[in-house]
Parts: sequence; structure tokens; C-alpha cells
Amino acid sequence: MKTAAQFSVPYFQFLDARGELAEPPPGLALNALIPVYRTMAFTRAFDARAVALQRTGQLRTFPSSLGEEAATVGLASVMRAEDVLLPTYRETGAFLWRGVTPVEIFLYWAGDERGSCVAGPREDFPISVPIASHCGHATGVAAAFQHRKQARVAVCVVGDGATSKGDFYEAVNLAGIWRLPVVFVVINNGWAISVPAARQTACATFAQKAIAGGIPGVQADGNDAVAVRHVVGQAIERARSGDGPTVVELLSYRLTDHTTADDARRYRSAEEVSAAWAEEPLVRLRKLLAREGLWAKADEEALIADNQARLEAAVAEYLATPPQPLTSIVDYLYAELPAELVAQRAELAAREGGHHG
Ligand SMILES: Cc1ncc(C[n+]2csc(CCOP(=O)(O)OP(=O)(O)O)c2C)c(N)n1
Ligand SMILES: [Mg+2]
Repeated sequence: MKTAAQFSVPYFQFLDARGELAEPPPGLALNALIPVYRTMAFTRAFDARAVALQRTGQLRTFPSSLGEEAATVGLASVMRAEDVLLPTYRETGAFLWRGVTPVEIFLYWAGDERGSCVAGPREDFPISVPIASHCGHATGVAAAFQHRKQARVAVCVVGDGATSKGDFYEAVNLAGIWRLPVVFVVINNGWAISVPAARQTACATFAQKAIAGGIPGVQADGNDAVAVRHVVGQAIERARSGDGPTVVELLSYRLTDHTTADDARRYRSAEEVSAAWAEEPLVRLRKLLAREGLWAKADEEALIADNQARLEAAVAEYLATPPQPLTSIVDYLYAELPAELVAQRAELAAREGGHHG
């Protein structure tokens, strides 16, 4: 017997849970981690404020990214402005890094269409709530970049659960055949609502789902901002230089409920969650920066105060934003409205008039 083919999935961790940087990646610029830390901390503060708004009836729903800040901010921090992000709903840290404003994010979770029409990264895709449906869009975006000979990369983020969808496999397969400039980032946060990652796949890793597409799969500690930036950065630059796609799996943990409509205590133990807290990403990065003399107590205090002020200003602006007209429900679906929606739109407009009149 001969071996027809052999594969392996590399794993990267540089910064461990205690904040020790064993062997840094070549060329690591520690200074570059300061803005990453700042955005991670703001993301966490934003998250707590968004949940509080929802709990007091001032936001419709919210999917927390508590514990996933190194993954979301880290992946965005190694993209170029002209690259395109195709996100799910849990990448608040990436949105903030890319220049989506807190007010726009609040509006989105209030069900306001203006939350999908952001002023900053205009070509980034809106949040995909349908699981994995944006994987095919990512290959389309990447094919457009390739066709136009643009040195741009599509970055498609999915969860562990999303990798069970046909959309994901189809996109990975096509990306491999066409050597598309796309990176699929799988944030494995341990759970897909109440389904644990161990029941999502029989594979040892989600990264190895790349192999059937003929492309590399790599895994990293997604709570280590240094590793996230290293593996996603390498995959993006590989794609940019014409060497094709990669699947990157980032190991993290969803430290709270799936969304504000969930109660995670019903399907997982308190022990599991408290063990995961010991691995969370923010403290270990702060420890590293403090040890390197790049972050002092006064910096932390100033950051907390800045974050609170920025958030309260955003909340005030969000709450003062007048709602859109009822017709916005149908206005952004089609370039030209089908006849039945024309009728419904007229009804909505009449109701709106009645409401105000
Ligand atoms: C096509 C589709 N099927 C089902 C759902 C319902 N749903 C919402 S989130 C979710 C789990 C997703 O898990 P994962 O991909 O791991 O992402 P996470 O929420 O953990 O970030 C499901 C099944 C959906 N939104 N879209
Ligand atoms: Mg998940």
C-alpha cells in the first residue's frame, strides 16, 4: 500500500492564557497591539451596554461577542480598507475596527434599515443572519476582484455551526478550483446555539474542512490576538498575492447567551463557562502590554472613562434618532418593487399618514 495523499493542520498560539509570549512571530510589532487592545476593550463595553439596552426594552435583540474580541478585532486589524468583509451577526469588534459607528450598530439591532447602510466601509457586506448564505457571496466578491485584477481580498466570517451548511462546502470548493482571493474565517466559539461543537462535526478540527477543497486549513488560539493577526494576516496576504484561499479556524468561546433571546444555562454547565473565563482574550493582552511597559494603570483608567463617554454619546444619539417610515420595510428589498409589494407599500404609507394625522 502507498499513501495517496497526506495532510496536516498547523496550530498557532503565541500569547498564552497567562499573558506569556513564548516565541513571538517574526517581525511582531508590539506597538501595533495597543489599538487592537483599545478596540477589544471598547467592544466589550459596547456589548455590555447593548445587552443593557435590550433588557430595558430599548433594543430589539443583540448577539453578544463577549470573549470573542481577539478574534473579531484581530481579523479586522490585518485587513486593508479596500478588502471586503462578509460578516455574520457576531463580529461587533470587526465592525468597530472597520469604522462602522456604534450608532449604526445600535440602529441595526433596533431593526432599522439604516444600520445596514453604513457610512464607513461602504463595500463591506451587511450582517448575514441566514447562516452561511454569505459564503457564496464571498466567492462572488473574490471572483470579481480576480476578474478586475484588483489586489483585494474577501474575508468571510462564519461560526462553527455554519460549516455544516452546504453553502460553506460549495464556497470552499469553488474558491479552491478558481484560486480565489478569499479567506474563510471560522470562529469556533464552542456552540451553535445549544449544539456543542463536538456534535457539529466528527472532524478533529473545523480547519480540516479546507482539505477537501484543496486549500490550506490552519487553526489558531482565537483568544490570542497575536496568533489571530498572524494567521489571518498570512492568509490574507497569500490570497492577495494570487496564491488562493485559506480556511482559518479560530478557537474561542461564547462566554454568554447566544443572543438576548437565549438562556445558555439551560444547556451548559457553570463549570464549563468559568473554565472558559480563564482563557478570555482581554486580560492576557493587557498583561502582555503592561509587562512590555506599553500600558499602565493610568492608560486603563483613561480608556475606561473614554469608552463610557463615547458609549453614552452614542446611546443618546441612537435614542434620539427618529424611526424610519413604515414603508422602509419594503423599500430596500428590490430595485423595482413587484406589484404585490407596490400595493402593500401604499397600505403602509396610508397607515403612516393616519398614524401621524
Ligand atoms: C439558514 C439558517 N438556519 C438556521 C438559523 C438559526 N440560527 C441562528 S444562529 C444559529 C447557530 C449558528 O451557530 P454558529 O455558526 O456556530 O455561530 P454562532 O452563533 O455560534 O456565532 C442558527 C442555527 C439561521 N439563522 N439561518
Ligand atoms: Mg458557534
